Amino acid sequence: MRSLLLTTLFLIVAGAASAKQFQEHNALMDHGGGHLMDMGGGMVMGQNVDRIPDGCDGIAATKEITVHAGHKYAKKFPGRIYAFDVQEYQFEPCTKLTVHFINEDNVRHQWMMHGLPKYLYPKGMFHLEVTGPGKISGTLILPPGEKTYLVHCDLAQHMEKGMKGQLKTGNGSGDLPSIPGVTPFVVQDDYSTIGPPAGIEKAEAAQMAKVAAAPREEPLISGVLVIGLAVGLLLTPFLMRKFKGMSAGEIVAYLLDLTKQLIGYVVRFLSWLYTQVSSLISKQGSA
Ligand SMILES: [Cu+2]
Repeated sequence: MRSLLLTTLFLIVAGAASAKQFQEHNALMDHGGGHLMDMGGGMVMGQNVDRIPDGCDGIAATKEITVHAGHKYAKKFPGRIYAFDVQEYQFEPCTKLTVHFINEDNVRHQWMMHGLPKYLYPKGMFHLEVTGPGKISGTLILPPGEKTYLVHCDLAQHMEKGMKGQLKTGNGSGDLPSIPGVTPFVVQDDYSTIGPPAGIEKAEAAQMAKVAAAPREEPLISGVLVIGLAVGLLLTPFLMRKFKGMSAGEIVAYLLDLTKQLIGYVVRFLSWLYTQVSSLISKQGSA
């Protein structure tokens, strides 16, 4: 009876420990300079709730968004593993923006915005981070002017695997590449040898095959060629002196003789190596 009770208790404790609870990161320590952190892997960098950026007459609008991050949002993008639930955001310049960032995975994710003015945002960044399932919130004031900002997760390969978006102030300054569902890949994966994956349109598959079939560019000057040219250049004066006054037949005979000598050296070296190795083996055998 006592052992049954103990086992049940153990199972309850183990279950609670293995399932990481969703964590609200709302008791952050303010380290100054817009940098806030807690012990649970929650972090805000570049927080700015009241300083108006140069060139803004005031706060143009006050907005709030909730960004979800997780592998489940990448399912609709073939070849991607991680994604945000939304890939594009647009706001009026000088908007005061509060971002609620929700991580739905059991790994670390970030919502990091780049290209902000450094006098206002250290390292030009606004950054939210949560390790494991949880929520964190931060606020910034967007700069004036029409610009496209990169937002991504900076953990190794998370952006390349899909956790990437763009935020435009006004009409922005163009589109960024490789944003899932928005802009084409910079480097398209090539599946042509195993056929196009399900869901790839015929025209796209044909384009991929064309890219795969295109001749790969070989470098015009290879390392071997360079070595060959250098050896040739070094030998030329020597051979010129040697061949002076010789007929074509004599030159050929001389070159043949040289080759024979070289082969002789190589054969002698190999047989010497063979005796060395075999004597070593026999010594080890007798020891
Ligand atoms: Cu991530």
